[in-house]
Amino acid sequence: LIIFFNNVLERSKTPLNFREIPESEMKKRAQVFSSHLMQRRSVRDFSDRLIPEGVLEACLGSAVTAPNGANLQPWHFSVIRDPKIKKAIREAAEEEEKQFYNSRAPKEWLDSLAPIGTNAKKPFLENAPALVAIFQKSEITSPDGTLSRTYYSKESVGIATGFLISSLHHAGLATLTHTPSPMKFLNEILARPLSEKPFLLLVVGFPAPNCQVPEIARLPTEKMVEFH
Ligand code: IYR
Repeated sequence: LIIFFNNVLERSKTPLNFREIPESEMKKRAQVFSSHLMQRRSVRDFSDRLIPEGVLEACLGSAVTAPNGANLQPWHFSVIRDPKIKKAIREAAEEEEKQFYNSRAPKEWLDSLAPIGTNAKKPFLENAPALVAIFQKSEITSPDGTLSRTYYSKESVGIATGFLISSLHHAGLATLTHTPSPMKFLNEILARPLSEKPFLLLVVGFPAPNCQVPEIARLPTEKMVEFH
């Protein structure tokens, strides 16, 4: 009976809250959003300027609206602003990166990275005002205490991260998707269970006053998109 009741609850529906946008405005909105996203660049030189209160919080509120497997929301976001924790993360990340650049990475990979100009030094992990460690959850504990596996967790957390990056850019902040490999140290430093796999370390803040970025080119959209 309880299961039946639960089923009925889960199948209940509610009207979609869909606000129509005048057709004349649709294309304009799409173009404005696109040209704004075109301005996004990965930043590796951050100022220590603090993020105004409420901005990161609201952007995380956008991230968790991402479509995801069975609505199990298989993600966890740890926001780090404490300088001591940032330092610990920097030290652990640089240790992994040293090994990556000095021995682990195949030459082909290092050649591909050369135009970006990265190396094992990661001062931004301490300079930036906030780091967001994003975890991918392989299981979820429901309110009644039962454990369920998650579905499409990598896709889900990837989409949520995309929402977060776009929201932060839209709010006027710079980000860097940083992926020291492996990232197990994040579980230890942030006391997250091993069922949560570190997905990405997002560095968030304002660019340093004279921040430089590599000159890169994006392929024209038409080269990557086809219509049938
Ligand atoms: N994780 C290293 C290496 C690195 C790998 C890729 I693929 C990049 O696009 C950039 C960097 C680092 O952060 O330096």
